[in-house]
Amino acid sequence: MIRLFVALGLPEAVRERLTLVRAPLPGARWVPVENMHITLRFIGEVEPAVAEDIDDHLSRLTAPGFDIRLAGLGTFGSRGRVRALWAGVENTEPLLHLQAKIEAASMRAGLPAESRKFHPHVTLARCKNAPEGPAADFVATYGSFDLPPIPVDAFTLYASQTGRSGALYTPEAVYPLEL
Ligand code: 3AM
Repeated sequence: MIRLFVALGLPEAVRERLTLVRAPLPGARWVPVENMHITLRFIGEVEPAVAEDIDDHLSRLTAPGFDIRLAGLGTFGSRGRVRALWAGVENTEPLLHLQAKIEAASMRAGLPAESRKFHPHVTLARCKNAPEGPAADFVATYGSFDLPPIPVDAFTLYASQTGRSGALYTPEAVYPLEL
């Protein structure tokens, strides 16, 4: 079995810039710079034959390239606890178009439909038992950064291995977008 997800990689300069959005935050584990990405479709554990099928469908997908913009900070969580701290990504039409095409390709490859609403983001920290208050203060203090638009000319199928020393993401295939 192989654990997969589809994402946009980010230029190193952008990832480095995002590592500056840090301050002590109870319960936060900061995502290492090499692991920062924008997930378009979580696939999960699949057999190698299914992975090949997914790759086949993704490689036949066509969509135009576009620019993305990062915008502000936010959190995921529930019942007063924060699970993740993230930088938001503007939800533009070309990004939604690409995500919808990846979803359609995933379903053609036999994966169950994604039921969760697409909320593009770059996870900056995963949190364990983190109270909402300090995270909200963090968002208010560091949330107004401005970065130039980021050109997107490809998307990537990543394999994910989780170990004691954290997650290791390996690009399995890179799919170019149209110029
Ligand atoms: O892009 P981010 O970091 O928000 O949280 C995992 C990570 O998201 C998410 O997939 C991305 C690459 O690992 N993920 C992990 N398990 C998941 C699951 N069961 C999941 N997303 C949905 N369902």
